[in-house]
Amino acid sequence: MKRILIAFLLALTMMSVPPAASAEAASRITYDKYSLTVDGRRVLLWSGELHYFRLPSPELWRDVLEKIKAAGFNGVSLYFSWGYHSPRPGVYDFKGVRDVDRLLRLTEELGLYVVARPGPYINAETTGGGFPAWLKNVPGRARSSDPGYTKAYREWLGHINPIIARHQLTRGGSVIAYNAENEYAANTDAAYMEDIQRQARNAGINVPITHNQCCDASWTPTWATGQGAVQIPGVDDYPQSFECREPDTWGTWGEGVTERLSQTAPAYGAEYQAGAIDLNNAGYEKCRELTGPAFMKVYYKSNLIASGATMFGYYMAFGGTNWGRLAQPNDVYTSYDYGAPITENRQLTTKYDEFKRQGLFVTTVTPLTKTDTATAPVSSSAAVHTEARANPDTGTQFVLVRHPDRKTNADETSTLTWNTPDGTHSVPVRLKGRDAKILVAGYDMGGQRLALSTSEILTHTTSGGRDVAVLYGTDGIPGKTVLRYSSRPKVRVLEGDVRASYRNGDLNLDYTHSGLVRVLITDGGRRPLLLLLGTDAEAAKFWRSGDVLLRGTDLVRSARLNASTLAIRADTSKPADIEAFTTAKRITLNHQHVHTRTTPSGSLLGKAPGPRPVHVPLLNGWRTRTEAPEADPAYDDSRWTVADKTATISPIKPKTLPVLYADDYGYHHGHVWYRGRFRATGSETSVDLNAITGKGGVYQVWLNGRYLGSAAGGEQKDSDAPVNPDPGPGKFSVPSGLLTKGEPAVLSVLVENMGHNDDWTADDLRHKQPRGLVGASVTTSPITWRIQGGTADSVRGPLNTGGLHGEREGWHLRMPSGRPGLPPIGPGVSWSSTDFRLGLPSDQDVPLTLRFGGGTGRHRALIYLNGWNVGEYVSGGVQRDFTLPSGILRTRGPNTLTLAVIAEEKSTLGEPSLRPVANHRTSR
Ligand code: IPT
Repeated sequence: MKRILIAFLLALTMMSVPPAASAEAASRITYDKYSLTVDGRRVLLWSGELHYFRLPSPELWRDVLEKIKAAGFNGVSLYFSWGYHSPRPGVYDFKGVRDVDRLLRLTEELGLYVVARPGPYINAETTGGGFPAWLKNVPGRARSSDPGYTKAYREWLGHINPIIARHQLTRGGSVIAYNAENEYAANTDAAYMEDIQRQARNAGINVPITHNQCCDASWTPTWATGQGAVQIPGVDDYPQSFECREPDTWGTWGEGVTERLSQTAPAYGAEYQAGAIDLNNAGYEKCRELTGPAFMKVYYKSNLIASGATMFGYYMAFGGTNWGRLAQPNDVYTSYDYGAPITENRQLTTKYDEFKRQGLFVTTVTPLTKTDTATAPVSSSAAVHTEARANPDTGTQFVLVRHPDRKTNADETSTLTWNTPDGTHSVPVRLKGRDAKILVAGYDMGGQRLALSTSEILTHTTSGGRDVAVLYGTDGIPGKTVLRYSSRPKVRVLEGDVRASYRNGDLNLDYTHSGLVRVLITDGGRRPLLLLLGTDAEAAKFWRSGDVLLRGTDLVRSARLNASTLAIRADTSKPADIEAFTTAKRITLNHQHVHTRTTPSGSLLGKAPGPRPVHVPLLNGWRTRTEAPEADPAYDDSRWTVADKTATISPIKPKTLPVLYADDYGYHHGHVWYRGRFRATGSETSVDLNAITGKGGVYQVWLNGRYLGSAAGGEQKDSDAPVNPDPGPGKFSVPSGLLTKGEPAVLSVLVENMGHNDDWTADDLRHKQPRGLVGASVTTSPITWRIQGGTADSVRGPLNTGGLHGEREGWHLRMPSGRPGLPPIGPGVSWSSTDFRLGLPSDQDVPLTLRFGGGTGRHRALIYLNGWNVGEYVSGGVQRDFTLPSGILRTRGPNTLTLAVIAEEKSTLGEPSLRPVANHRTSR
């Protein structure tokens, strides 16, 4: 009672947030310099970033959120993308794949905290940095308090804030914090920053408001004080940078220690690097290596102890797919796998294992929520560095052990002289290669007293009056655990080798980490303890669902005790042991009874069945159809938009008039067609064009129906600042005899838009840079222009299709008949389509990809699966495998796959094939 009262009084003295508007399940959120608290309980927020807009399948949101939760995360960090919801000013779509209310309900159901990050600007390597493309036509600098922009962003916040507000923890929901803007560090405007927060408060947002400052505290303002200040200012840390071609580099961008920006709020690692963009096309597996388990151990653990931060957002937990035209072209391609712990195809990696080891620890050992720096044990070797924090209330110590030079691969040993709350001990430690450990001393571990351990804590639970604790260490290195008792306890080693000795209340356990050692300790004045001592690999086999500890299978999604039955939902890729440390008498697995036996550890052990083999069809039955009637001089373009503007608000001005920028005529995504008519003089020798497509785009030119060739579209690079005078030049010779003096001529140009640039520097120069033609000169006589682009698909949204003839005619939904097979194509546009039927077992999860390869000629293909643009294959590009997300993919039923192939020259398409990435028996 006294404890509760103290907690209550403490809570009152903490920074307080306006109380909840309603609801019984409402929680009270406060914070101080140590941590957030929820209903008086301190919380270490360990969240992983997820972009719902990169997973266009709400049924998979649950899958990924369950995987995030099972990794030990207690929260998710969610950007909300303005552009994803708004095709036009005043129009907002929150249905289907855009149903963020459904997403937030799921987080509630799963008990994950949410940091809501609605921008308005989000960056995130998504088109326009999350700005809707129509904002390019709104006068006034974006990310400022200019009236034009203000009206626009208030419109967005007016839609998204009420949704976030009703899902706040303070109203019984999941949202624990609200992030204003994103890395707002250049060209800042405090009145704007202040207004975003005013809009939030006016919409009833009463959780703490946060910000993620770019990179470190040297960027000002930090939004910790002054006009526009937020309550909890955080920083973004990407210590490994983004050069995945060199996955062995370490700490390119510094020590990666989250800086404290406020003395009254917790230190917050708002975005801590958990993967990387593949800037130089190394492939995401290399990015996963760059940010792999060794990096995670050394940097994340160092950060925890050096910073005392208790709020984290790991960027990304799951990256997903830039489907449709979601990619920002400079930094990413279709895949946004990010080298994250969960792959784009929703598979778990060794990074996932390391997240689980750390996540279970930080969310189990609650004294970590309130720590000050403390005296570290003295290390006998200068080659082993120690650093410590301690909880001022419980005295619990957290000691970081690492190499002084974090880059080293050395194998070092040392003896630590450690003054713990339970006496001074001399203990050996060893670091085998790149490694770091957080060792704990003076900890009330359930009903036990852990004096210290040189093994790390994974987690511990209490079940049926018995504690079960899992500790772990590097395979082959010695470990020592000391537990306190009032009298000599009984020690039974059930499995493995452990030397136990008892002296002056200390039970000393000495062992070598190898496999899984099991020790049962009873009496000694405490309740029983089953102590499990494993290697890293053994530790990764454990799962925790609520208070239930389990071991085995590829993933435990949940385990619920119902009377004497434990209902487990788990995934297996092969038959596997499942062991539950439980008081239950029976186990069901994915609703099926499992035969079990009771082990000497007092657990239930059974066999989980694996999946049945699956059959994936070959793709045949292709039909191919060529298009591009727009290239024909006789084509009727009278219904196209006349392009005759003479002025634009884009900061980049056209080289010739009229303005031919696609966005200025309302065509924002994918391909646009231009047709220019003029009366030939007969002396034209070349067509001189200039186009901005964004990085990686091409444009193609026809004159009087004759293909003149293609050119690379330009981009506006940072190094071009302020403007690139000649972004995407293309000079095409006019074949002699093609134009006749006095005769009408038609120039047809197809320009791809690879997506819009971001606005990282808040100067409009990047995101308002045009797409389409920026200059055209052919002749001395006047040219009249018309333009045609795509219109938004009301189900799939504005990013799904562009203005190819086939897209305008709906061929991505159903292509009219064509020639059989995949004949040579191009130059120009052709479409190929095939149908296939899947009959995958409904209790199995078989992620499929589409693999390209083996074609010839320069070409690219937009991939339409059942009408959804799931990516763009570029011949010679880094990405050959494209995720086909179930939901869009009918795993039991008919599917249509259609490719819009844009060939710059005569090409053949290598026969694409379906590839199963994995096969899991599962419970959905
Ligand atoms: C930081 C952004 O906030 C985030 O949106 C994303 O772009 C990420 O990095 C990179 O993937 S910006 C960076 C300069 C740290």
